[in-house]
Amino acid sequence: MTEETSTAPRRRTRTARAALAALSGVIAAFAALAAGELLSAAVRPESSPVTAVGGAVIDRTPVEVKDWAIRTFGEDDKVVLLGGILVLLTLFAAAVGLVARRNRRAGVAGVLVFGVIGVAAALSRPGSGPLDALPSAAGALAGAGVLWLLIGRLTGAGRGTEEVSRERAALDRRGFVLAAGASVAVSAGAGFAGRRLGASGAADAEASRAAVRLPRPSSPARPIPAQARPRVEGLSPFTTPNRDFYRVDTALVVPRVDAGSWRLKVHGEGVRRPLELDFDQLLRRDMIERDITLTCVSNEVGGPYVSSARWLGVPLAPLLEEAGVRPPSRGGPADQLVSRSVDGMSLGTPVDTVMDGRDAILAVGMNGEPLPFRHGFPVRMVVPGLYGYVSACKWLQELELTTFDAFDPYWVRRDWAREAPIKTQSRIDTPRPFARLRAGTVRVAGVAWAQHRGIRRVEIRVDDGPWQDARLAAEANLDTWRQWVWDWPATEGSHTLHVRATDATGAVQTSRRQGTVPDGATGLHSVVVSVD
Ligand SMILES: Nc1nc2c(c(=O)[nH]1)N[C@H]1C(S)=C(S)[C@@H](COP(=O)(O)O)O[C@H]1N2
Ligand SMILES: [Mo]
Repeated sequence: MTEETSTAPRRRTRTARAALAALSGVIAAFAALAAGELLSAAVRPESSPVTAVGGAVIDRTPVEVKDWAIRTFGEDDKVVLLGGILVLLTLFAAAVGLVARRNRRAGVAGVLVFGVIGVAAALSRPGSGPLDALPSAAGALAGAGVLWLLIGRLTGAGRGTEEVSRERAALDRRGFVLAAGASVAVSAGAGFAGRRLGASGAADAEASRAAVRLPRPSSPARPIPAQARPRVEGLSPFTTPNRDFYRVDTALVVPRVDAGSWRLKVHGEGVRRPLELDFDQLLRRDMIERDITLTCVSNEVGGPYVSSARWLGVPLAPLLEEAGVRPPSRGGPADQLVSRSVDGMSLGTPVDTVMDGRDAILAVGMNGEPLPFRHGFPVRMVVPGLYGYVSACKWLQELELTTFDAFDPYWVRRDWAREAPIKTQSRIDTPRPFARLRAGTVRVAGVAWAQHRGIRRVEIRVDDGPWQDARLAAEANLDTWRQWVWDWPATEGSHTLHVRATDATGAVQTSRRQGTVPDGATGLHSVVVSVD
């Protein structure tokens, strides 16, 4: 044989082996994730390796990047994040496989490095315990074992020679296929079992939610007057259906809490009688029902993170009084109420605000049903007038009285303001941006909100024209948004519509543009349309 005729097949074999080595890396990663999934079902869903790394990434993402992600991907941001992690992991796993082909120990060390990353991420999550390290650690060991085995079959390592005969090579290939197939099958089984176990934990929570009978409120919500909800095509409904209600949280897996084992602890500074309540005890307390509009501090001007619901729950102030809490304005030592969730989230609310007579509630019902899991089942906080991140703790399990000096909650450690009342805002819902309209009367409509102060006026401006009063729909209460309608005699051409609101204190919404960080966006919403 000449050189020419023999190099091509040899090169082809080499490429094939490299591909198989890369594949071994990916199969090892799959084994690691499957083992992690199985163990996380026993520990807690948040400890599964990819979820833990994703959560740690969320915790560390600078607010500007997080804001960009929310702007770009909306509520799909979590899917994009998990997808990104899986793609990166696959690439690294393939690289580790290639390294392992040259040096099996180095490859195994590469897998273990991923285990260390997973363990560190899991332990860094708020609310984590030492057990959270287990899924990533065990996953890394499983992955290392699989990689060792597969690369061994591929290189004939451990059989004495590097240069194996053709016959041996063929045998090894068969061994590789068997080992790879077995690894994939066992991993798939483990992963599937993990999912099933996780789902059975969720099934208990689902059964407990299905069994909830919401009590009647001793103080029902005032009926929403028909004049509070004008019927205009394209206008957001006054009450947001639960399935359309915006969702903002850090949870990569929605916590599914079993109401049967749920407890709420109330303790801390100046709490003379610490409380511990289970769900039935909470349901037996006096309930109120209120329409309240929630808003996220991450909502851009004109954005979608504002929704309104009819909440049913236990008024918070009397509960705190029962525990012996006095607000600082009445000489109490604690000025911050820290709420904590089952997923380790912490939010801080001024005690004075919670106890100033507004309808701060521990909500159990949302639009006539138990809270959906995404919105905090079994119990969440709702405080009218404050952005969600300083008030609306979902999956609530603990209330601690402390001071703003002593403790910075989750978002405050990430550059958001300690105190954050909702800013006056208004939004044009219809016409949509860049709509093509007919000349004549165009119905312009939208919402305006200044929770707990109320909206007194909404005005529209076309291009550089004068501000003109919109018709305000009736006010349901001070804590909800208010709808408005304006009939525009539209003329041909391209036009820009601006909206601004005035709250009930007489303060006009500012036109000064400010981003969402640190305490909520300002500026006027505008829509450009063309009229033929
Ligand atoms: N446990 C928990 N509660 C949370 C959050 C969170 O990330 N975790 N996010 C808060 C934020 S920023 C907002 S705006 C509201 C959103 O509530 P929603 O998702 O029901 O609309 O929940 C708040 N409560
Ligand atoms: Mo938020």
